[in-house]
Amino acid sequence: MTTSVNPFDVARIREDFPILKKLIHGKPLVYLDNAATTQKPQAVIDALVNYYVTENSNVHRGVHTLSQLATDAYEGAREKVRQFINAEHDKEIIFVRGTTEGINLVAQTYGRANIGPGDEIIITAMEHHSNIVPWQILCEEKGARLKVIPINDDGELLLDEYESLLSPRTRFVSVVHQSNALGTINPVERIIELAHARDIPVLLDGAQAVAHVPIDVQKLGCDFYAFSGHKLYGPTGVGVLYGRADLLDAMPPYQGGGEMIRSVTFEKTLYNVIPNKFEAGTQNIAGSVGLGAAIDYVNSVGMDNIASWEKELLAYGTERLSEIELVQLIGTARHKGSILSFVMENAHPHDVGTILDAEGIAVRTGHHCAQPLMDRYGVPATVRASLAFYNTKEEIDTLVRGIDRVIEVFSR
Ligand code: 7TS
Repeated sequence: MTTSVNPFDVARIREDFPILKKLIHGKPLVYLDNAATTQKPQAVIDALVNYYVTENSNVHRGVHTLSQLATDAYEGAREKVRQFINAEHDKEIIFVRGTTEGINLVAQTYGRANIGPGDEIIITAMEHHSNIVPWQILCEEKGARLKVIPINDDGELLLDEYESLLSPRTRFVSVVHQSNALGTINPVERIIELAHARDIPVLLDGAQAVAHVPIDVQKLGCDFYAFSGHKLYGPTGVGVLYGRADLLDAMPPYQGGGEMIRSVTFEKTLYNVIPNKFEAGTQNIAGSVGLGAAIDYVNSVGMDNIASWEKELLAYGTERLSEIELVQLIGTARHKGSILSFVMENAHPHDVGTILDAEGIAVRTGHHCAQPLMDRYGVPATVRASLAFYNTKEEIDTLVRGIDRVIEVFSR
């Protein structure tokens, strides 16, 4: 007897996410805004409740039992993150508010200490504003310059141009791993290799990639990697900055306050060791614990299973949307994650989003915090359907029917 095994039981997976049962305007929710934030499985919600019901206390401060429990839960979450991205040491994992804070931390500490007048920082044409503005602030303060790797029409980086941008003045490279607006997965290994050949450190903005691509920071060889918990099925308000220990050790602190010090007198303060040096004040302890639970959950589904199901969804969605004459996909890189960004002839993205919402379909419309990228394509905004592993082909069919409805409304 042969048994057929369903390799990916999406109906089963959906049971883990209570919000997916919600009705919007009387219709089943079709949640296609996963690049903005992902929904949370019951396991993460339970972990937050359990933390507050049974363990809540402050960490690293008390000898009392609850404080020990909270500390163990918090440090346990750090170890889960370490394993998840395969960092060498726990101390290389810094809990921050999210990707945005992680990048600002590096710009304001490593950047301020190492970048001076006339120096250059390289980013790409497809960055989220949070990997543009922190560097602009630094450049303005220091008299440094921002250089931008251009892209082709498919949304792929021009690596030859990157090589020619690398100069004796280049001090830092900061690149998005997977674009939120196009879906492009960048050739980050090559980008790192070329920078490291010139002793230039590299930060990867992993806000999107972390939920879709297995991450191994040692294999990638990146110096910094930033991501947000809420895009990885975890809570909002918590994220991670990975940094190589030798770099973090040498960097000045970011914020001053409790926890980040070894000793304080009015004359002089000695700073704590990493990671505490970068974790001033009471952290989002419950959020970190929730992020740990999200990582457990994602591991139980399996990053490889997630990646292969999302690949199938992306191929199906690309095929279906390409069949619609009035739809133009923006972002057609050969190597891309499960993001379908598009514009429609005659219909503004905002109107498309409003009509889709009436059908229960949640997509993001706008510039996706990537205004320079929109300028590159000559559009003010796009409609973006971003898929997660709990999405289905039937939901893509619903999206296509919604787009048909848009066409109907605008042809009147
Ligand atoms: N970098 C990338 C590539 C992102 O996609 C985002 C958020 C950020 C940085 C910032 O992350 P945060 O958690 O610190 O805000 N991207 C989006 C988006 O595409 N729609 O809403 C937020």
